[in-house]
Amino acid sequence: MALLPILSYPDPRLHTVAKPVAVVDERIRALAADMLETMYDAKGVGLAATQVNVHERMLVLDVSEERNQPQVLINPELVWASEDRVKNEEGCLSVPGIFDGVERPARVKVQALNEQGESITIEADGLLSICIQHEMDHLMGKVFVEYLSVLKRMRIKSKLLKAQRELER
Ligand code: GNR
Ligand code: NI
Repeated sequence: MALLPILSYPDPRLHTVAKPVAVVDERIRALAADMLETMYDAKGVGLAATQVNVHERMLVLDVSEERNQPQVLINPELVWASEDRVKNEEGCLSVPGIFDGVERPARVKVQALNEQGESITIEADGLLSICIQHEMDHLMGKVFVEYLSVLKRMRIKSKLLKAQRELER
């Protein structure tokens, strides 16, 4: 097990489109374990492989209060999204300290493989729905700040670059 470094916006590698996982093997299971460890350590509810600079379609999440219900989704595909949309405050481990409202479909149905390589279907609403959509965006190279206005995004970019420069000094 190992903690993996998380890329920070505006790192261009966050815009890489992930490739499907070809085989669910020990390498993928080890990566899932490291991603879960990294997500729990960072106190996140989800983590996409893109954020740890691995450009394969997999994500981990745990939206439980007790932090004891890890889920691993490999090659997730959106099967259905509800017409009705909801706006929620989002944050991102790759955009530290920034929170803003994002509107998304309220409910989604997603098909994926689990760690055993078995096909699973998840019908999600609430935080699980938001989190799955947020993580699937990462796998497409999309960060939540791209839903905000150009002006907000510019301000977020400068703020994070400044913080990163100060850490390097
Ligand atoms: O920890 C996280 N919390 C969160 C809150 C609202 C909407 C989405 C998220 S996901 C985020 C972890 C993360 O950055 N995953 O990519
Ligand atoms: Ni994120």
